[in-house]
Amino acid sequence: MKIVLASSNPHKVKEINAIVESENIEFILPPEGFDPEENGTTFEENSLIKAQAAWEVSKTWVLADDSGLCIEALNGAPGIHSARYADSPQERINRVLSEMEGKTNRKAEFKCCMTLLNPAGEVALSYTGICKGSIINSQKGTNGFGYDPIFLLENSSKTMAELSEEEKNKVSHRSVALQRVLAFLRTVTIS
Ligand code: ITT
Repeated sequence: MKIVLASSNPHKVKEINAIVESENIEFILPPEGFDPEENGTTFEENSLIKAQAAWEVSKTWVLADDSGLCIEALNGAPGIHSARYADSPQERINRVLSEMEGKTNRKAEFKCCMTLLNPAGEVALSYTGICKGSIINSQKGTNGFGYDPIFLLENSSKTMAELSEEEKNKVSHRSVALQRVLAFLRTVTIS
């Protein structure tokens, strides 16, 4: 079964494909013309916007992932602005670390809202996966992407960037959401 993945982030695509390796599913990139304007105010809205934009140009099964880091002491920031909180991945990390200076509440969570559309363009499933942790004072680890080096997993001494790809894919917000999507897909007969 082929599903169009409504994303232009190669890290997400790689993680998602690794998670579904043993399933009979192939994620393919959207055809030309996929250029959604992510102007929603929640992960759910942006995920739906991306899914609908990919469906418009493909008219088949589509999966979208809108994700980000939410920090309690920053009132949920960077949140839906995670991808554009500063100009480069390193500058985004630096901005978060500097905004967190002196804060004692370090609680944070990664969120991933996945939206699955069927070939009729209807929402078959929308589900948000969450991974809990906290923000450390200085970055550690080189695996993963985005904010992984400053995100310490709950009940662990490791940041997300110190986990192997396999370890991250067992616990991540993306994996939690994708497991729900896979459970749904196993119940439908698709040509
Ligand atoms: P697409 O919209 O094309 O899928 P994007 O990177 O712009 O790609 P989002 O709008 O969903 O996607 O923003 C997600 C950002 O949140 C991402 O760029 C990272 O900065 C951060 N993020 C999401 N998941 C992450 C993860 O597993 N580890 C670290 N950072 C993550």
